[in-house]
Amino acid sequence: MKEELEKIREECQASLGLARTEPEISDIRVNVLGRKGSLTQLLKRLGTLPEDERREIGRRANEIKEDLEARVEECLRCIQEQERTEALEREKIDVTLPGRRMILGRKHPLTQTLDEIIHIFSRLGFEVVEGPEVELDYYNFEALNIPKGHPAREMQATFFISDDVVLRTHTSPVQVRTMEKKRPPVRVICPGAVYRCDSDPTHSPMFHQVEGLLVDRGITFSDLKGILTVFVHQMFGKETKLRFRPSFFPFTEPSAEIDIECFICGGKGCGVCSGTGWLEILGSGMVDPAVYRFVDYDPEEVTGFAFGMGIERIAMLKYGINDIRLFFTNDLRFLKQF
Ligand code: 2U9
Repeated sequence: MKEELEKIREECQASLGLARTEPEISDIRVNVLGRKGSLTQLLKRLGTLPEDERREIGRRANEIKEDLEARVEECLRCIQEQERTEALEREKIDVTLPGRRMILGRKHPLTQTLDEIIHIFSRLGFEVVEGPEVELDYYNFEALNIPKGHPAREMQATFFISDDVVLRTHTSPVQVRTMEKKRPPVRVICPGAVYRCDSDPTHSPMFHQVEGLLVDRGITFSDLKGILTVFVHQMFGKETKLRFRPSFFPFTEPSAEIDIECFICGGKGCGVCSGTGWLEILGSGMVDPAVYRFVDYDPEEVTGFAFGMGIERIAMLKYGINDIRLFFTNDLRFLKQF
């Protein structure tokens, strides 16, 4: 039994020497010192020995047991220490590293321009109304005094969904729908996407408009001039020179387009203003009485004016952008400049 005891000690010490992880050491503890471990089993058999041998081997066995227990503890402590050192090394944080800068997003230049337009008209008492982009022919054309066969239909290169459903070519149908629902006074602006089959550096098949409508008793062309002059001055600066130039739209009579003096050449004439010295920014006019009949307003009782502008065009002029496609390609080098 003495040799057996020494063998257990030697083997246990050898395997502790090889063990590298906590589970390996725990296994050794169980196999030697546990309830069914080799040393525990040997201790149980001590009773079978004669008195003097039992005492001597018993003492030796207890010595070895205590020694092995101490070694196991020491090994565990050693490994935990080593793992801790490794973890500290692995998880080391360099607090002197410069922080990572947060990239802040910002509003798209078209949204910024639209926000500014809405802000100006809100302060003039206009409310914002939106409507569908897929629209009935009736609201997009008929009710705006553009019957089937009218040349204005050809000019607007319409995307048809079916015979009587189109992608709206302007936001005017929203004003028609508003008048159907509400009696005068009406004072609305209608922003949104519109669609025309057209594509070059200054035209996109999808673009954005803001249109406005003011209808009440006794509204005159002077009101149109006053409101739109305030708008132009607030949008482009109060020194901006503007002119009202006679024009034609099927839904307004009389009609006028509004030009601002070319800020590139100061009115002398250049490439940007095609030599005219002026840049067109708005269309407008007094609502044609024919339109009122579609919405059951009495043209003898009320009058009003309407206007429309392309948001891309306003933004291009305001920021000096020469290609409309830049708004839609989402190139950060472009977007970051606003
Ligand atoms: C109703 C009655 C009248 C809206 C108007 C314009 C003039 C106009 C163009 C500007 C550039 C469209 O984006 S653009 O191509 N718009 O010139 N729009 S008056 O007149 C209306 C609208 C609704 C019921």
